[in-house]
Amino acid sequence: MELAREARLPEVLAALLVARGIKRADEAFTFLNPEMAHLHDPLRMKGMEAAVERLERAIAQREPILLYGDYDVDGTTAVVLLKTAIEMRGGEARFHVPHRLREGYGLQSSVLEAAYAEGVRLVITVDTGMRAVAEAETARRLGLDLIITDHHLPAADELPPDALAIVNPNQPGCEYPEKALCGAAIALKLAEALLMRHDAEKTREKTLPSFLKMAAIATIADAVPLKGENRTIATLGLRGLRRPAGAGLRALFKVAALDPATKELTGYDVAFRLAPRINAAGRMDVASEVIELFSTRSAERAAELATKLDRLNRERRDEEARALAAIEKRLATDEQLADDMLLVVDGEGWHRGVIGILASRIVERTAKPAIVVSVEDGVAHGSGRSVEGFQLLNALESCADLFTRFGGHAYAVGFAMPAERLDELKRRLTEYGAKEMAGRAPEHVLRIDAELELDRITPVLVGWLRKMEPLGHGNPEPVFLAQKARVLTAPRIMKEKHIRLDLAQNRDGISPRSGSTGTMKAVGWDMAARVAELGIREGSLIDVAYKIRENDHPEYGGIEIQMVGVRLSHTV
Ligand SMILES: [Mn+2]
Repeated sequence: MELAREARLPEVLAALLVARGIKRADEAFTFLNPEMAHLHDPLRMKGMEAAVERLERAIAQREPILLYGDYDVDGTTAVVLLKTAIEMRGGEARFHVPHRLREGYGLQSSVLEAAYAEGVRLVITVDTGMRAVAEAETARRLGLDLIITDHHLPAADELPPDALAIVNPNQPGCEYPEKALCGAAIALKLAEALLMRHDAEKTREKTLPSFLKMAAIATIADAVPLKGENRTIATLGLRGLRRPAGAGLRALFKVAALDPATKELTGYDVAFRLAPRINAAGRMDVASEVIELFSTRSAERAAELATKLDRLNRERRDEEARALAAIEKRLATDEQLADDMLLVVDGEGWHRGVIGILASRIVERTAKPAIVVSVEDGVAHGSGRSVEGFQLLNALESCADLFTRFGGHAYAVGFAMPAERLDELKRRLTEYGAKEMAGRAPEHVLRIDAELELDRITPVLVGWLRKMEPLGHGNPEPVFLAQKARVLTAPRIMKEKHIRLDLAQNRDGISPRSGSTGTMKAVGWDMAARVAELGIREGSLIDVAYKIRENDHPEYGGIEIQMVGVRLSHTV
């Protein structure tokens, strides 16, 4: 392959890069070696200059500034970044994070009014505000200056809010090259622009690297594609997290059983171990404590808050498991429901913080689009997730008359409506699904990135592949395919459902490639039934789709593969 030759990369790595849209050697080099110089100048963002000027004036005149955030990882870390920067310049920043259930997402006029009454004259939104046309009107009427920093798309059919400045690379006329930044990364850009004016060297050498740690967590947690500038932010931030950060992060690492000083933090660690704990606060209603966690200097207070987040996360998981069990039981017993192409399930009092996760779980299990509805006090709140090729928002639009509010995009939606019309919604959505999905067989599609024979997996290659980190959205963990692998020993079943195999790449009697031991340990979670069904036994030839794992168990450590798909090889 050309890229492999030009960039001097192993073929399989070049294949992965090509699959991610990287064609030239210099692009490959940038992708594999992110550095500070790859970050873009914040002043290239439309509205940045005006925003910084007003912010400087507020700081100089000792005006209290209100930061208006959101309750998720992105929204809370964005508040922390900007608050820290303002305080570093001697300003006073207060913050408001909306209460998920009482207030919901987005700017609220009542909060602006209260802030004005308390003497605030400048409000800066982070991770929100792009569609707050009415609230911007309120601000103007009150005499409050409003700066909107957000990454959400502007409404297609409306003028943007009338604010003093809007900083959003997705607004019309913004030339900023990276459009897919998360909210915290935009807050980071504003913080950078503010601090650069004062002390460019210190900002570049010390402040920015420390801010990148927080922005990296948000970038991974907010599921923006980990390419371009996002990849730079995520990589440099994760690298920075190796060194002990603030008291809050240290406490959070501890409850999540992570030790970045001894084991490098991965995108997976952030997405599946840190982010859920931070998000648990917003889901279970104490998002402002996340901001306290990341602002406090007291190790004791940080430990207390981190422990609470950990408990909330466990509660969230329990709540989720309970509801999921109820849903699975219904899918197993209600034939009508199980046949539906678009699944709508509802329950009394399911926590609204988990219905989106529940919808994702159902999609994973059934490969069908799913909507989970929680009914409480006569109001039904729903959250839905879709599958490739099915526009879920269109499905909701076909029922627009039933909702008090709804929104989202092709793959994720949310809505609220009076509970008494829920039956009608179910009927209409089910019909819509039956019509739109007619003739489609729901099936899980296994994505294979590249073919890689088992005896090509060497420590050197694994070292190269590690350069693909951080993995996540837009840069998913590679799945490889090895054909005709020989099963060396009888499959071993673990806990009745998992399987372990020893495999060797079949070379019809020819010895394995150099650098390979010849055998590869393989594990398959929840694959015991599948392996039995295929009659796989010692001596079988199989094709396996797999991910590469580095097991750090002291006894069984080393490189192994995790099977994600298996079939018997065609032998002729
Ligand atoms: Mn966001």
